[in-house]
Amino acid sequence: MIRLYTWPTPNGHKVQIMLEEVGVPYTVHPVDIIRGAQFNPDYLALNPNNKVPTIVDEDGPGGKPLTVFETGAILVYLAEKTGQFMPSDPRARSGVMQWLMWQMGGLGPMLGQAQHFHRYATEKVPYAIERYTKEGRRLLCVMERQLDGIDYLAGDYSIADIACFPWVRIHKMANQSLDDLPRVSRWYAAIRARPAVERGIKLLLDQWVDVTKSEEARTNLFGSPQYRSSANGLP
Ligand SMILES: N[C@@H](CCC(=O)N[C@@H](CS)C(=O)NCC(=O)O)C(=O)O
Repeated sequence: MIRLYTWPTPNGHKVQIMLEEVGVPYTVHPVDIIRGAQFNPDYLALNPNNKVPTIVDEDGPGGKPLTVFETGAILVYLAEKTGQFMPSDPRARSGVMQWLMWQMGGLGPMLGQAQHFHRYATEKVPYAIERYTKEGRRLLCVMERQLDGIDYLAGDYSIADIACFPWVRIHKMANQSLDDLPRVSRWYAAIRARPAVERGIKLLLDQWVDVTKSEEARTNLFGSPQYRSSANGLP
């Protein structure tokens, strides 16, 4: 059995979708990041980075529990455990890893910052809005070019697509449009139509909070004393 610690956000959705896709049994443990649950010592013992999601595989390697944090590492772990959504051929596998890393180091962080400065920052910072909106747009155009002649980012549907999907899903909140990106739009629609994806993004949907309307959320996500001290106890 796998324990999933999550909250309905793009990074949470990656693993929620993956668990639904691979069909392994799991239990859901909400970590209410709006109320600061990511700073609870019990959760920090699982995820030193105080972010969601995290998994604990009770039947990990050697029959012992294994805790995994960071969505890229979680997706690779689940793909290897189940033999799904990542090819074993080294060339094809490298393609999947490249696009997974591209998501982890580029698309996610940049759209995340675009969303932050477009929607969440109390101070309007035109330089930051322009910088991250442009970089997010550039990355979506990279996707558009990559999807020329192929259905999914690295050939077959894989963990690279599962990683990218939740961030493309929130593109409007990140000040982006897909209107002139037909291949990204086609890719998005194909993934959105998958029943496992529907189940994954429905999980904990009733708990979703609009951060722009919650002072508590802003404090816990962007400015609480715990937030500052979570950097290894440094002020
Ligand atoms: N690189 C991390 C990022 C995880 C992340 O940023 N999670 C966000 C939700 S999308 C979070 O937990 N935010 C809570 C906080 O910042 O306190 C991963 O891929 O797992």
